[in-house]
Amino acid sequence: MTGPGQEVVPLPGCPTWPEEFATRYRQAGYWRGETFGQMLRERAQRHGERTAIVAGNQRLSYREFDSRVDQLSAGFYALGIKPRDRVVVQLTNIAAFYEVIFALFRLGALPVFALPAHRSSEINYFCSFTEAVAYIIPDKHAGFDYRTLAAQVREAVPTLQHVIVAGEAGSFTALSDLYASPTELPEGPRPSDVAFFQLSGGSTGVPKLIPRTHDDYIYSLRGSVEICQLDGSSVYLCALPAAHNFPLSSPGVLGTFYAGGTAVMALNPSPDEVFPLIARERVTITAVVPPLAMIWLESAKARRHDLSSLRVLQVGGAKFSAEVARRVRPTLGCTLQQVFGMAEGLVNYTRLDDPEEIIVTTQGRPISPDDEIRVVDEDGHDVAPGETGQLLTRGPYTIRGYYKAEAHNARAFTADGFYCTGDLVRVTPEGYLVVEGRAKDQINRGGDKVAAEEVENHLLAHPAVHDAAVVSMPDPFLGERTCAFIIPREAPPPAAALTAFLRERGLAAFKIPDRIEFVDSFPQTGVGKVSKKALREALSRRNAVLTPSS
Ligand code: OOB
Repeated sequence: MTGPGQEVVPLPGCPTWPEEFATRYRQAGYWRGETFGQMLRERAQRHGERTAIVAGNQRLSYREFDSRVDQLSAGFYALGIKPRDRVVVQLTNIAAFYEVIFALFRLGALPVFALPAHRSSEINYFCSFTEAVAYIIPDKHAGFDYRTLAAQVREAVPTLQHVIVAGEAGSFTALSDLYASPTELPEGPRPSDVAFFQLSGGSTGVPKLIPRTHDDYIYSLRGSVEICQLDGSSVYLCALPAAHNFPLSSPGVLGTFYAGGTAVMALNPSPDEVFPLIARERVTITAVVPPLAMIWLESAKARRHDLSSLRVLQVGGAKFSAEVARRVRPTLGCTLQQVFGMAEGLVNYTRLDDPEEIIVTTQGRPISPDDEIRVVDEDGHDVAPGETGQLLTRGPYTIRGYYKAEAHNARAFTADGFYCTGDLVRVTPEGYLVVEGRAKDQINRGGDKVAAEEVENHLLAHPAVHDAAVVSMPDPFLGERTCAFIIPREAPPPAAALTAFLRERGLAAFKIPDRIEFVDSFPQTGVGKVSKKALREALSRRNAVLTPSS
């Protein structure tokens, strides 16, 4: 905590709330001056013998978890990691994920949350943009050796001093060697300090980094825990990638720790792995994206696992169709909760006791009474109540700007601090949001976000590509897939050569276009921009308007 007269120097490049708002959020009791490090300590003191984490054969009590975090923060510090140093964390759903991030929190070093699917293109960027000093990886996962990737990244990024491996370390530092005797650490972070960076789904050439503070994130946990009715008896199954904001904090594993419950980790979200875990650990709540919900629903009909402990199935990350939503309660015997959130902040939930019709047809309402919502037309004017427009939001856990992105922030936030979500929504008379579409140049591939411009830039680097435009195409399973329209320079290259080129450039697999179409020109809008709307329409008419170039 800061005493009177002590100056708070914010981390450079992280826009923050104006003092007037910060004061209001403190006075309202949203920001209570807690940090993650203290939160875990307090839970360990209160219920040390309860199980905090179950992962594979490993079971950690709160006391063991807390003391391993102390050991690891000592080890990180001894290695030279200091408060505010950035550390790119790319771990799978293992207990060490939480030991690592809490050790960094306690030290005041800042995790940058990468996803296991990210490859050299993304990781090089995260490490160099944040000037990371360390990169933490598993040895292998799903057939991919992260140490090979780390060797490349280390060559490319001069600030990177340490590669730390959970598992077989090879020539790198083994995470298991860093659990040291607890030592005195430098003064811990302040509640108003940035705690970590989340990644934005993004719509621009490179992903944006989202600075979240202890104060704001812990408030979103507290609100989520209350809405989702978590308590010490709750058992949360983490089946989505642990670093994503949804399974991390809505209420996710961090919300589960906040409530003193148990988090169960699944390395793979398939029913084969997850259903026996739900039965064995008596899981009460879990979170999935819509395609996974469909797989689970199909599978639950055919199998005889005991899923009776499950009380809530959360579905979010992409639009869940009302038709499938209606099947959740009869098939799984639990409540559906729709979750419409974003790593930038705002999270909306349907409430557990809402009428079934609201649960299946809306994407919920905000956590906080102080989440301000505006729905605006293309000129930024409020639409009439119930009309569809772009969602703008401001509130006690929504960021005021991305990390080191001044020019982009001027477009992505209004002058008075509202975040322009790029989502098209309408508000029902009951105050619930319904997601109707998207104004941002992004493809939502079953919850995985693909920024069109990022993929286009990679395609443009190919010598045979004159121009590229990436758009979504509807898909019954993922909701959307990606299609890249290409104007070739001369003869079009084989589509497989282009996708191989993107893989070699180290782009995450979910960003590789599902389909490639070669065309002579792009349809244009009235002002001469590429009309992606016309491209999408052309796709749905199966190339009726476009003349393939060969
Ligand atoms: C979650 O976070 P992000 O940052 O990966 O993606 C945010 C975007 C939203 O702006 C929206 O476009 C889309 O994902 N989205 C949904 C949705 N939930 C997210 N679109 C329609 N329906 C939904 N239910 O995806 C995220 C973060 C926290 C909790 C849940 C999801």
